[in-house]
Amino acid sequence: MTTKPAAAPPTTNKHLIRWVEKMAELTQPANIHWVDGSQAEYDMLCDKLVEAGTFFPLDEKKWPGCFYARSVPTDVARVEERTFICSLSKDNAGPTNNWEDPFVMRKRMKQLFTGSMRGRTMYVLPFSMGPVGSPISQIGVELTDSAYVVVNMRIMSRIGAPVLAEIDKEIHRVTPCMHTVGAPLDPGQKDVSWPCNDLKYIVHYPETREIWSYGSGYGGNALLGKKCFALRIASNIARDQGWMAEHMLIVGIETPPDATGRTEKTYLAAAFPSACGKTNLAMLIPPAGFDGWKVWTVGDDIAWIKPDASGQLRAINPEAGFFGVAPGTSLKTNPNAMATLNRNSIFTNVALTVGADGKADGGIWWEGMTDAVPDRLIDWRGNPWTPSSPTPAAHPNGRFTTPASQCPSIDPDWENPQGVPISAFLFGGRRPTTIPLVYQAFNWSAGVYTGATMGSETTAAAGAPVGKVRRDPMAMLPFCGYHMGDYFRHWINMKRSFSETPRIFSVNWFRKDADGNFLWPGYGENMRVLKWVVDRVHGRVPGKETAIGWTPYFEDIRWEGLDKSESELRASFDQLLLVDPEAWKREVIDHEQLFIALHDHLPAEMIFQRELLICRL
Ligand code: SAT
Ligand code: MN
Repeated sequence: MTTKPAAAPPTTNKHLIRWVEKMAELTQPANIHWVDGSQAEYDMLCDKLVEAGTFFPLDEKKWPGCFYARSVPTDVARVEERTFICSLSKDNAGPTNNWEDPFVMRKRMKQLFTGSMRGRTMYVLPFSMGPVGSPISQIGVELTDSAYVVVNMRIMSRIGAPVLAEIDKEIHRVTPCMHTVGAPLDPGQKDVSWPCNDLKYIVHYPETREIWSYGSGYGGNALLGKKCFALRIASNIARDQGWMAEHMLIVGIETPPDATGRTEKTYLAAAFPSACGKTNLAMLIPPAGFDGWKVWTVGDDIAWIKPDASGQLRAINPEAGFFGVAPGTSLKTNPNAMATLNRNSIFTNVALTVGADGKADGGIWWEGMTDAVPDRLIDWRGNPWTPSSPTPAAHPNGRFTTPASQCPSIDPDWENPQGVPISAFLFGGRRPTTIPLVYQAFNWSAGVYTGATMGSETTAAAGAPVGKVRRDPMAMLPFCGYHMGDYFRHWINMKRSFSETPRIFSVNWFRKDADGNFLWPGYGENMRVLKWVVDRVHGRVPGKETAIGWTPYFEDIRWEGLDKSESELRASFDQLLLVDPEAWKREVIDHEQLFIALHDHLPAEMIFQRELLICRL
């Protein structure tokens, strides 16, 4: 079967044209479509997806410009056990990544991709991670046979003609990204609504900066600009070039104006594992007691952070949209997210509401969206659902894809090509015990130790068993594209390029009491912790020295607006901030598990920090 020749490619870049030709020869698509990124093209692709049964248009009044998609139950999350870092040497990938010899893997990929796009259109999707033209941005081209990927990528990144114009300047190194759902169509064969393959491979070649993804159409497996490029490949680029590609949200905290009308804005970057509330924190609305304070959103998932010429760290959000977990998102937990996703958004694997006739009525629902649970729904599998059904209506990793520009709290500087100045890093996870609500590490290397030993209860995003603590250094365990021990060393080394060392904090919103109740209300109330962090950054409040770092004094947290008596607040504060030496001894022993695996690449600083911690305990 031959590929219908495309109209003349809209680029002058011969390397790109030749690569597209070569890949078309390999994958044998029916057509080639060069993505221009226009609204008209987006509308056309959405129509096509509706026709194919992949998209279901939502009610134009309730959800203007929105579509609903349902995947198959075998393609609902990132597949970490099928994700490979194929560096030349196994040692470079390290013990926390799956590795395969790149020559062996290339052969396998070539086989799998041979004819893999038959009967489909191959989309040539140029994308920029970061604002087009920013010195911190990076460019890729994804070849994909999924229109669903193209429309999601249009929300999640900058795509099409402006990026192609950058590529035509031939000054950028372009990262080639191959993606196929691995479901070629025979002539006359009817397509399914969610094509994919039971066999999946998410493959990265760090030295040649290539990504090859086979068999999945979902999220981070298929939107290759996101975790594959912006974290796994970019972490390699960043190490080589002296910057940082991190799994972090970025927020700006702005104080109310002082007597002269001036405000102070402090930017923080925070790492939490997938589905730990990064999007909620990024879009936090200050609670009662914080009149005039503003929290600005720069990003909710990924930060690229680079020291500028003066040694000030500056960060961009390489993405242009939010791919957020839908369940649990509501007007109560995240009103900014709700105001962002109410138009021009794509919903995947949530539930459909139904009318009196039992048919989908163009509305959607997910667990936690409203207090009242609808009597009847169509669940994410397409089956009728009632509140007595044994399984949730929305998949726990059901997602919204929504433009960042629509976010009411989006920072005026979110697309500033120079990035925003970062003053502090936060590390957090879901930890029912041991880890206090907040503490500040004593210094940079103690802070790196804190990030390196971070743990969290597992969630649905990784498709793994839920509820076990796993070590997830800097929330990068599934995303660091090289040896984790070398990554710690890179963090340690970064300090040399700073004019002012950013402060490092650990936070834990998820500590529970002996009866298993959360001790901290979380969500907007996290502002009280962020304010303390900002006050510490600017040296305005003392810290209480503990074995693990500086914790707040009760008096230095703003409690105003919380509907509790002082004695109640003090009692829960003491539990929240408790540093229990016995629990911490167990914790340190647990740190060893990962450190043993990394031992021959572990920076000496990590050993010294552990020893110092043990001495203090
Ligand atoms: O599917 S994604 O990897 O994009 C989302 C996540 O796991 O954070
Ligand atoms: Mn993430």
